[in-house]
Formats: sequence, C-alpha cells, structure tokens
Amino acid sequence: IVAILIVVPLAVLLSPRTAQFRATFRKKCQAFPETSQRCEDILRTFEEAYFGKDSCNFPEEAYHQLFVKNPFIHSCYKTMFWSGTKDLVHQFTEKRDNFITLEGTLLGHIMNDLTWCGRKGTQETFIYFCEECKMNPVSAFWVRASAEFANYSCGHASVMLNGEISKPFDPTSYFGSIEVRKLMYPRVQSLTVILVTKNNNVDCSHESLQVLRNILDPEISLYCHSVKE
Ligand code: N1C
Repeated sequence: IVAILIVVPLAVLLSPRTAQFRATFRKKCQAFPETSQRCEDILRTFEEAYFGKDSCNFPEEAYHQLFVKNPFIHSCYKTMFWSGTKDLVHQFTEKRDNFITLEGTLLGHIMNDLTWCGRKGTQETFIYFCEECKMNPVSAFWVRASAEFANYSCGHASVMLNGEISKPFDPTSYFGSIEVRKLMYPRVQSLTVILVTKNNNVDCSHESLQVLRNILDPEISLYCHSVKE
C-alpha cells in the first residue's frame, strides 16, 4: 500500500501534461484579438523551442524564432519595468493605458505564471520539476523576453521598485542584470523609478539607487519618485 501511495502520485506528476498545457496556452493567446487567428502557429513555434530537449543548460537562443515571428507591436514609449513589485505593478497598469509591462504583451501574457519543459526523446510538455537547474526553459524564456522588451523600449521608460526590501534595485534580478543594461541613449532618454513604500520611510536617496545610476547608460537621465502604497 505504501508503495502504491508513493508510486501513483509520482507517476501522475511525471506524466506529460501536453493537452492541459496547450489548452491553457490557447486560452491565454486568444485573449489578444489582433493575433487570435495565429495561436496554433504561435503554439507550434513555442513547442519547437523545447520539445525533445532536457531542462538543464537550456539555451535562450531556442526562443529566437518565437520572438522573430511575433515581434512586439505596443507603443515603445509606454514601457514599464518592475522588480519585486509584480502584483502591485499590474494593479497599477491594469487601470491605465499609458504604461505597458511585458505581461501586457502577447508572449509575456501567455507565459506569465506558467511552467513548462520538454524531455529528450519525447514530443511532450511537462509542467513539474522543470526549474531544478538555473538555465531551464522557463528562466531562458524570461531572459530572452526581458532582453527583447528592453531593446524595444524607447523615450521615457519607467520602473516600479519595492522600497520595502533591502535592495530595491538588485543588480542580479532580471531588471538589474538584463533590462537596465539594454537601455541605450538616444533611443531611451530617461528612466523614472517609482519607489513604492508602505510608510514613506524609504526615499530616493537609497544607496541601491546609486548602484542603478552607475550601471545605467550615463547619458540616460534617471528620475525617482517615492510613493506610498
Ligand atoms: O527579476 P525581476 O523581478 O527584476 O524581473 C522583472 C523584470 C520586469 O521588468 C519584466 O519586464 O523582468 C521582466 N520579467 C517578467 O516580465 C516576468 N514575468 C514573470 C521577469 N520575470 C518575470 N516573471 C517571473 O517573475 C519569472 O519567473 C522571474 O523569476 C520572476 C522575477 O521577479 P522579480 O525578481 O520580482
């Protein structure tokens, strides 16, 4: 009985979830009316990136075709980055159409909150134990997507940072290690930090913002407002 109790749930966890994953993918894809006709094609290109591959040492280049075939179409000057403020930033941008986050774009919206990976010798999607290694199909996707999103941004960009954590700007985050480093003058002219705090006890003189200033292209102006949540 003990063996059954262990083996059966394990077998369920390890079995492919291709149909379930495809259904979720299609549903989220269809939320974008301008591209809903192409969802099958987008799904196929997406699956080609990881089908038949193991999860470890997964190369971000695998998603090259996906981003070439589905370029961003939003207004580049509305870019809103974030780090450590995922729920807050989406509450904020949901109500406004002058800002757009990566999750407001087609591919960012579909992949947000999903986990997926393949396995050598199969043409299937698995959804458990995909993120055991550092570079896996999920992290590689966000590496590629955040680089593309930052490259595409222009004009006056914004970023919402969390004033309640020790490093509101963390150079090892996706924002700090990828997006900031892609911003180049004159395509991008300024970056405005929205530093969100609970009691206004953190302000824009925070030392971690100095680190941001040192990494950001010196020709890009850096502004900051601290706001109460
Ligand atoms: O590491 P982060 O934040 O700084 O990444 C956020 C940054 C944003 O500006 C986005 O453009 O990078 C982009 N991005 C996503 O859009 C995204 N959606 C979901 C990066 N990561 C994203 N995720 C998941 O959240 C992903 O699994 C990653 O591990 C976290 C990063 O959150 P963070 O540390 O708060």
